[in-house]
Amino acid sequence: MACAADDSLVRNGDFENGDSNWEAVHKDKGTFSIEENGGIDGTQFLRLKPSDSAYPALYAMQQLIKPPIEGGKYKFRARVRLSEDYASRMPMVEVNFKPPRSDKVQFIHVEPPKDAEPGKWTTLEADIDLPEDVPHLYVHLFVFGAMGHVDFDGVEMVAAPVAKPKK
Ligand SMILES: [Ca+2]
Repeated sequence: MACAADDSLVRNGDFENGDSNWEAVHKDKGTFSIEENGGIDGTQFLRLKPSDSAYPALYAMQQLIKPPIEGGKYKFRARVRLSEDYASRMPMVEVNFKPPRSDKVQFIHVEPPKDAEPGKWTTLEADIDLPEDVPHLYVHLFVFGAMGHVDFDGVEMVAAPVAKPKK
């Protein structure tokens, strides 16, 4: 079932190596922890707990992916779980990159459906058409908090199988 970790551009997207490769941003707006049991991809997962003091705070973990990055079609996927008491704007996972010879950063983001059930893992997916030679790529995991927390696991970006062109 699980894709080989080596196939993913995202490193340690399953958090089995703790917070390696990840970095908290907007550090004054929340805290993170690596939880030991109950992940959906392996056992460990990331928990982001936004600060309750600065609604609507934006708190995030990010990963910078450096070249060489092969262009092509990718499937970006993340598993997200809201706590029962999470009350805020939906969390969001995002990939962004700046194509070579362009000043315009491209953002691809996806969030859980409005009816996502708290306490259950939801799989988020996006198709990404990555140009060749992007100088770098960022993956962001955002929460916009007031209360509660959000869990993340199984963050990956793998080359999509080559499909026949649609007519
Ligand atoms: Ca995991």
